[in-house]
Amino acid sequence: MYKLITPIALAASSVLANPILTHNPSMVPGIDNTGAFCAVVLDISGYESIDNQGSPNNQIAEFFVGPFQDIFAIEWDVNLTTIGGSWAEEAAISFGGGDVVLTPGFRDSFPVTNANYSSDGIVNLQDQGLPNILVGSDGYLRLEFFETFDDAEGETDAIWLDGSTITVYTPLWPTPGTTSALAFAGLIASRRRR
Ligand SMILES: [Ca+2]
Ligand SMILES: [Ca+2]
Repeated sequence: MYKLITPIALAASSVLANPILTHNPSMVPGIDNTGAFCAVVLDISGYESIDNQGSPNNQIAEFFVGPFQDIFAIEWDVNLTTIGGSWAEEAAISFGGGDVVLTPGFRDSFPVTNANYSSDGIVNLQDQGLPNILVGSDGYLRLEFFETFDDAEGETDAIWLDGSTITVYTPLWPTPGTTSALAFAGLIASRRRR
């Protein structure tokens, strides 16, 4: 739980050609009983999971979160529909350089329609043995939507539906307070074999 202070609206206005897409995130400073942090809500609704990681066919979202930010925790609440024979566990999202990969439908080895996956709270990356997500000097966090198993090259395997959000947490100062890990699911850096 945290108490909202003054909301700050950020206006990230860069517009790039497909498949590079941009969003205008909202940034909300917050504070809990252990320290202060920023919660940045990333709306990924409508993004498509197309081919394997690194494919030029993939969609990449850029969210402005501030230069040199150090993301230490994330939270997700997403809705996924797969297409054809693709499985829920194949739809993945990488953060920054790709060191951290989120697969919300982890272990759901079957197609889904409008399936909801939630972290049920804040997940601290270090608690999961993962590195913090570092943002570069331009201040943009890049998310690549990709498939750990590509069913059909160049074709969409899954779609993140309306109401899909990922919240990233950054410190307001260099030593963030400890946040509790309320869930352990879906955060992996892995590939699947069929
Ligand atoms: Ca595909
Ligand atoms: Ca697939």
